[in-house]
This record gives sequence, structure tokens and C-alpha cells, in this order.
Amino acid sequence: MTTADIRARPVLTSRGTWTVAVYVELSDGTVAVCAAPEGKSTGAHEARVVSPTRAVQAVEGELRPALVGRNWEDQEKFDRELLTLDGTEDKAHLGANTLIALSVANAKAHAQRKRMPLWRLLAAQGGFAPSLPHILSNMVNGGVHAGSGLPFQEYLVIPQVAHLEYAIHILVRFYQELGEVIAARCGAQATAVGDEGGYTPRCENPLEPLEYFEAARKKLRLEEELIHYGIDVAASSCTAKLPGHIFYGELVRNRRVRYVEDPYGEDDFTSHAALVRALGACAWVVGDDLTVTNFTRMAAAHEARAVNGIIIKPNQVGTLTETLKAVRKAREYGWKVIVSHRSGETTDTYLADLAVAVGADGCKIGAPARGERTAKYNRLLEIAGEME
Ligand code: 2PG
Ligand code: MG
Repeated sequence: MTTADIRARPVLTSRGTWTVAVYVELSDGTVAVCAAPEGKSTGAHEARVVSPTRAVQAVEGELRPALVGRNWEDQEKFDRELLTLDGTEDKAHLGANTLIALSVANAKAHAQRKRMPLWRLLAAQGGFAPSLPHILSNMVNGGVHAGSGLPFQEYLVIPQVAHLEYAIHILVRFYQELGEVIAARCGAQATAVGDEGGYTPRCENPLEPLEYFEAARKKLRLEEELIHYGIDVAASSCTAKLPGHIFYGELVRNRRVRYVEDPYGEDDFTSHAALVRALGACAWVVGDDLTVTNFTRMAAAHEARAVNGIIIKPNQVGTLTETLKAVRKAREYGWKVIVSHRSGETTDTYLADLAVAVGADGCKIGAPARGERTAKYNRLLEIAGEME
């Protein structure tokens, strides 16, 4: 089946900024679209993005003439062609945002034509055993996602139950209860939500949100085993002094935190490695800005034993094939895999399909609030049905 047309247009993200959406049309009339997300706390080593105007121009002026009229059912071949057309190491010419939107739109179009859900197509293509992930739900937003003075960027709630619907049920109850706890302690204003749907209490003490979490858990009489907590420090965007290992150890030992993302600067492999040595047996120490879904950075992190888990963000690298390869590499390294959204999202749901397709351990999709986040929750629920 040949590709009949490729088009692009600027669309809006949840942060009120522009991004690019790419449409792929096959010769039987099948049309699929994908919109690139964007991050606010981007890692310095992520692949480059171009402006939405440049992205549209790249699609219409360069990619469309080179790709239309050919059969791109083989996604690997398609992505290889995209890399050749870009011709740079960091995707600076066509932009990782342009490429990821086009790469995913192509996969979606072929899945649609085969009447196959996207997760099933991606699992088959990558040779993965699909499964439903744990959800990492960002219920208190801080750092650059909130502007509330809270130094750490994210406070995550991670249900420890196998059944997805039950996990989401727990999250929704937790989110509501947490809202009441925060309103009572900090005033209703603090329940205004940040970029990823989490509440935004004004507090400078990074322990405070974990206290609110525990208050909500106790009020709900949720047993301790049912939920873990996590933090994304986003250290490279953090303006406060970073804590030492003892502080993180205290979070793991006494605050029920089992997930620590980007605890140190994006080039500080040494401190990460020391933390893995100290806490690696009882917590996931996860790289995001440190590893940026990039093979060279991942190899360096592996060499240094700097993490035991990785954030996979397709738009950090630029194509679907590279994303799947990064997951395979992470598995080879023995790491946990967490497929993640960005702070600037659209209602596109391909991320949920990807998380299921690769059998990710976790999927980070924000709080169960705001349309661009709930779209992913709802897609996960739909996929659970498709898997039955
Ligand atoms: C992160 C992400 C998503 P951003 O740091 O993990 O939560 O934020 O998209 O702003 O990089
Ligand atoms: Mg992060």
C-alpha cells in the first residue's frame, strides 16, 4: 500500500504553545495523524526540535516530495529514510518533533489499514510481549511545572495492583482525597493544577507533598502495600541545592518512596551511580535528562552503573524505530522501562499504545485530570479491553 499524501499543520499543546501535527494518507484513503508533544524541562542532550513553522515547511517542502508514492509499510525502512533525509546526528535539520509525528503517523496509518490496534502492530514490529504497565500519576506539580516554590518537579503515586481498572480507581479516589487534604491545609487555591494536572501547594519543603500523600492514604484507609510514591527531582531544572544521598535514603526508608527520577544533574553520572549503590536494591533510580532516550547516553549510564531504570520519551530521540531500539537496549542493561508523556501534550494517545506494546514497567501520564492526560488514561482502559 503506497503513501498517497503527507501533510502537516501547527496545532496547540496543553501549555498554550504550538506544536506540529503530521497527517499520513495511504492510497486506500486511510488517514492517520500524530501530534508531537513538547517538554518544558527538556534535557540539554535531547535531539533538537524545530519551530512548528519550520516543521510544517520541512514536511511539505522536503519530506512529502521524497516519501509520497512509495510503500512505507516497513516502519524500520521508513525511519531509516527519515534519518537519511535529516542527515544530522541530533535531528537539527528536520527536527525531532517533525520526525516523531511523521514516524508515528505512518505506523498509525498502517495499523489502521490492517484494522489492528497500534499497540499490537508495535509489539509485533519490535518483537515485544505486550502487557499493561503500572501507572505513575503525577499528583503534585512543582519545579518549572508549577511555579509554587516547590523545588522538586513531580510527586508520583504508583498503585501496586495488577488490574489496570482497579489501579485507576485507586488513583482517582486518591486524587480527590488529596485535593481535600491540600485544600484544608493550604487553602483551595492550592488545588489549582499545574502542567501535568497535579495540585500546586506553595511549599518549599520537599517533604511536605509526601505528608499530604500519607494523610490522603490514611483517610482512604488504603493499605500501605497498595501504593508506592515516587519523585522526579528534574535536578537540572531545579534551582534549589540538591539533597545528598542521605536525604534520598530517608525518603526510601521512611516515606514509602520507591522511585527517584533525575536526582542529580544531567551530566553527573558519578552521584547517580553512588545513589544506585546505596538504594538500587529497594528503589528505581531512573534517568530522564541523564539518558534522554539516546544510545550514547544510555551506554555511558550503563558503563557507570548510574541508573536501574530509564524514562523513554519518543520525542527525545525522534523516530519510533529508535524508541523501540532504546527499549530493547534498556532491557539488555537490565533496567526498568518507563514510557513517559511530556509536560506539553495534546490529546494524542499513541503513548499509551507504545507503553503497552513494549511491555513497559511503568507509564508516566500525569494526574487523572486535564483532557490531554485523561485521554491517555482512557486509552489504557480501552487497550485493557482490546487485550481481553
Ligand atoms: C519529565 C517530563 C514529563 P518535561 O521531566 O519527566 O513529566 O517533563 O516534559 O517538562 O520534560
Ligand atoms: Mg523527568
